Amino acid sequence: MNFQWYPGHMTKAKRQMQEDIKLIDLVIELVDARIPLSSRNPDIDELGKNKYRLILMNKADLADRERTREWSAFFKEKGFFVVSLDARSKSGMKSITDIVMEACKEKIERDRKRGIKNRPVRAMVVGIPNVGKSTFINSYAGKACAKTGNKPGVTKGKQWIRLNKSVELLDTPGILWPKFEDQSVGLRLALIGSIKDEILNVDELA
Ligand SMILES: Nc1nc2c(ncn2[C@@H]2O[C@H](COP(=O)(O)OP(=O)(O)OP(=O)(O)O)[C@@H](O)[C@H]2O)c(=O)[nH]1
Ligand SMILES: [Mg+2]
Repeated sequence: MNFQWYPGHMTKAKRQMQEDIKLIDLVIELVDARIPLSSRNPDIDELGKNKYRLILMNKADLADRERTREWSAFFKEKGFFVVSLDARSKSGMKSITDIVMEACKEKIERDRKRGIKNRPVRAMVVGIPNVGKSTFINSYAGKACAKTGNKPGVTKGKQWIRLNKSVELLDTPGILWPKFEDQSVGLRLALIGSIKDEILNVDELA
């Protein structure tokens, strides 16, 4: 099987994200805790350079706990803030605001010195399709404001969500990248449901 899925809506979404990134302080990147490297889109590093960065290792409930801890340490070493999470559960959400504030503390301090009060932190929530971006936003917001679903490509366009006076989130469509250099990456992405079933040989995949 050859894995490739880069439909026009992803090109369009990426272009929109390149435009919107100008307004953003923090990039919140969701990865799948089962395949933390393969589920990172290289284009997001390019997009998020010069921004504060938080990695959410999502679907941690489906991953090996010890391995998730090791991967968290790996990303922290690289300079990312990291939280592992089950986005469906509201329990981990309290600590997210603390980490968002911690990640953006330079900006908050800079605003304070300039006499700018109460300017919210703006975060763009990004990641590959079906990784749980919209689910995370709903749990974090404490209400269903973003559409979610058990298949890739549910979120079609961007959507701003005002959480409270200190944080605003931008939900984005999941995007992949034009070519998987390593086809085993494509295979893993297919297995976690980030490539649409219609173009896969699901029998062979199973
Ligand atoms: N087990 C488990 N399932 C999750 C978790 N987070 C999300 N899901 C499920 O994963 C599926 C995809 O969630 P979405 O929030 O729609 O994913 P998305 O990243 O917004 O997807 P697109 O909009 O298609 O890019 C849904 O069926 C969620 O219930 C998690 O932490 N653990
Ligand atoms: Mg979505």
